Amino acid sequence: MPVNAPAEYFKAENKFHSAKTREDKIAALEEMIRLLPKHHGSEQMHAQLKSKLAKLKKEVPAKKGFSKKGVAKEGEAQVCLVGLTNSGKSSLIATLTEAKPQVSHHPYTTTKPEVGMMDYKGVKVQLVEIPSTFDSQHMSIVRSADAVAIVAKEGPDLQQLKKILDDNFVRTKSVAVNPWSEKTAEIKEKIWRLLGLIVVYSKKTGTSMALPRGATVHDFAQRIHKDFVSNFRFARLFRGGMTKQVGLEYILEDGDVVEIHTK
Ligand SMILES: Nc1nc2c(ncn2[C@@H]2O[C@H](COP(=O)(O)OP(=O)(O)OP(=O)(O)O)[C@@H](O)[C@H]2O)c(=O)[nH]1
Ligand SMILES: [Mg+2]
Repeated sequence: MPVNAPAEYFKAENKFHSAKTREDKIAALEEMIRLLPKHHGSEQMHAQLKSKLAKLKKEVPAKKGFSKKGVAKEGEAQVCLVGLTNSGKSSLIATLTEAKPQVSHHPYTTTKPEVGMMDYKGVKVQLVEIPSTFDSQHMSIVRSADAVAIVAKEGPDLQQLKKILDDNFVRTKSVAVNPWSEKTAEIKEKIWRLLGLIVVYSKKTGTSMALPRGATVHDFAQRIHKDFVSNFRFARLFRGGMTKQVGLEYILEDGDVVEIHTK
């Protein structure tokens, strides 16, 4: 056990032990490494954590989520990347997530869904590349996703894609992205905006929480723990340079920092 580690370290350690996915394990380990004090006595511990992290990162993510039924949803939302072959779907998922799909100028390189986790201000969004053969079992993944990013290089491609989605009864909300002309950061913002979520931060832990637009302090408190609602006294809200005392019904905005005070 490390000497003089702050309480946050142990929280991260707990997170590591309860993490179900490789991504969450990596995130928790990185947090542990960051929070572990650096002094002579903790050198060995640092080395151990770092080697554990390196090993985890090398592991090929398990394809456990994929079956005929689709890709198991992870994170706050699932977004499918759909496009014609060679439109740059794999390149995009490789830039936005930790996934390492094969990228090649040969058409139809991706033959099964490629999954990766995108980080948006501390919130996890799952991206799924759909093979450009548009097989029916893959289109059903698209239908059940929370949103679709149509990867298109040119206008006619976009029109063709819209028709394909329509023919496959995909009614999922979508946005067109063009990795050939748009910056990755712009594409990331576009995908996030499509989801209609806001990011709210906990003052105490600094962690991010995704909530639907229009969510209240009640929703925020509930997500942390139901006791925060039953023992709620008031919340302190930090917005821009302003601080405000608010109740459970108060509507949150993107970027708000919330501190719950209990009885
Ligand atoms: N110049 C440029 N080349 C790109 C871009 N995105 C992808 N490419 C190239 O285009 C080719 C296809 O890229 P992929 O990312 O494999 O495309 P894909 O849509 O996943 O293709 P399939 O899985 O084969 O259907 C590769 O040679 C990439 O290097 C881009 O934004 N700019
Ligand atoms: Mg591909």
